[in-house]
Amino acid sequence: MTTNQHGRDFAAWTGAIQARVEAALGRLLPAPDIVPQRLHQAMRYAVLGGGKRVRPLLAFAAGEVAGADASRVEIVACAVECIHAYSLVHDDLPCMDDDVLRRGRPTCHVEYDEATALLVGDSLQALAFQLLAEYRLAEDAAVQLEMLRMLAAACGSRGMAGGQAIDLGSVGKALTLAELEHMHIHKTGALIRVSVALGARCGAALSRQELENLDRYAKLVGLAFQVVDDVLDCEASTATLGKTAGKDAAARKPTYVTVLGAAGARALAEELRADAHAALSGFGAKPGRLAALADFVVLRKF
Ligand code: GRG
Repeated sequence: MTTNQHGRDFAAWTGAIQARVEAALGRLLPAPDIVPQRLHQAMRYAVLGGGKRVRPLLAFAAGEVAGADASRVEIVACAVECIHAYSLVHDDLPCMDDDVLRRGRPTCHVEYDEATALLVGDSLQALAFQLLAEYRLAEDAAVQLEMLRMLAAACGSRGMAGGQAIDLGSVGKALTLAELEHMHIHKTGALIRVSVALGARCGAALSRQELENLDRYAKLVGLAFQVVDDVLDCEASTATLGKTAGKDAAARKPTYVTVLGAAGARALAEELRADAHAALSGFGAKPGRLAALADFVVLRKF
């Protein structure tokens, strides 16, 4: 295949997965006319009709490596996207980042109200775990229980929520590169990492070495994602991002751009991309989509 054909194949695949995940989320979220209607409508508002669906794409690509049944990966993809949407809704609240624009639309608390937005996040988090518990995702029940544990660990105080706490505590502080990395491995990286891990566990058992290689790949992609997010926050427009640009500088937050400069941050993202590709080398041709997703994360413009 030529580079262009590869590009077209990847674009078609991402479009198909994004549409599949949108349809599945539409089915799995409570219908808007079920009591309490306003909460269910707000949950659907927060999850549907927007977002790049990077975490679901990673889950599907990892599932492919393990030969997983796509209907199982679909549940995992919806669960991680529910967690992601919850984190964005809570992150946008006045008590956290206090933002009014997300995915090109008013944030959940602006469109509804703060109390509803809080409950949207709570309910989406609960729904994610309900999905993982309700559907058969692995032949071995012990594997499925481990998947639940992994998601809980990734979301909690030693994962995403902990990273957010470190982020909130770092405003106005000069962080070292190592401190910045520690914060982002938790805040953004934990959910990206678990998306890959859970996608892979929907399939045939991989060897310990293969799971470690996938985890290394996911850790690198998670970091690259944040480095690029910091660059885009400085360089892209609000219209392109669909969220308020320049927020980090306005909030006096340490970022990869404040620590390394824009060119340094871009160079780091490239290094992480190359390392992520290298982490996949033991799989032969199988992880093509994972490699393409590392490219997508680093080269994206929004
Ligand atoms: C509130 C517990 C809690 C956690 C919030 C992830 C997070 C922690 C906050 C989001 C703040 C933020 C903008 C982080 C930068 C990286 C990031 C997660 C960006 C948004 O993710 P995308 O680009 O969003 O995947 P879309 O809209 O495409 O789904």
